[in-house]
Amino acid sequence: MGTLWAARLARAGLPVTLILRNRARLQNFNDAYGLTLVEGERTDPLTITAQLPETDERIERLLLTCKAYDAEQAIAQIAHRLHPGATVILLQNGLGSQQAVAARVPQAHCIFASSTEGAYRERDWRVVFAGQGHTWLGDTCLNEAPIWLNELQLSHIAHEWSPNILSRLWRKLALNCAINPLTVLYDCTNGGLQAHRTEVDTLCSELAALLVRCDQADAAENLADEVHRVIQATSNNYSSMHQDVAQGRRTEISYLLGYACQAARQRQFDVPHLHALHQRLIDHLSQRGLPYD
Ligand code: KPL
Repeated sequence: MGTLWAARLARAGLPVTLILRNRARLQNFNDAYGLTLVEGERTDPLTITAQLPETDERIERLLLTCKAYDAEQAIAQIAHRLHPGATVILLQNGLGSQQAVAARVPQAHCIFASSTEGAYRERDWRVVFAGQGHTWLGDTCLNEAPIWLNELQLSHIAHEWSPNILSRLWRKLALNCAINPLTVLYDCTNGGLQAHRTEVDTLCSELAALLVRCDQADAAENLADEVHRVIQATSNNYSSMHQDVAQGRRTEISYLLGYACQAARQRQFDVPHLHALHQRLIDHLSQRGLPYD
């Protein structure tokens, strides 16, 4: 997602700098002479500069695109470089990491984002824009969109300011909780869950009740209908969590099911099926030697 945003901003002539995690990555990037963006028939090689987190240069606007479990450490590494009043856009899945990052940088203005865009890396530094989607951005305190958001228009990044971004993030979290863990446990595509409809429906009603209890009634509306629509529309795809497990990668379980179960615990709200699903997933991951936090 980071390279997709960087490539589109650069293609529109906007200044972009990548911050890469270590010297080896930076060397690898410099050897590739920049990024390449593939979109349909069009291929654009783009010259973009890159640097390390420990560089001195001050940052006015930062897009944080790492996985949820890496976000807090990533921001800690560069917090001292942020201008007072800098903007940080957080593009992580689930919930929990955004609040942890915001607490680390009280001097910055944090914007939460939720995206349905799809991209994959054909190889290092060559990104294919696979699925036109949409990105919602919003702030938990400010209702007005910042002026600079217009620059995203120039870059053809489809977006919208969302006055209630938390509702969008909760809704996406609920969708991911109803679909992703079951695809891992049944080792199936999203469409494979059509054979487990009752189980999906039970989770959806528990999730919807939890959303209401968390003051997110809008996010709870017709949840099961949307979950079934997504299952149908993405029936041949493997969920992102299934792909992570299949490739032996860490999952974002703590920011999805873990977050939902913790929210329920804090409110002394009973969610037996979500707890059972969380435990089954933890057992599954630990049997495969994968982290379950
Ligand atoms: O977002 C998804 C994912 O795989 O992470 C969908 C397609 C909604 C499935 O949960």
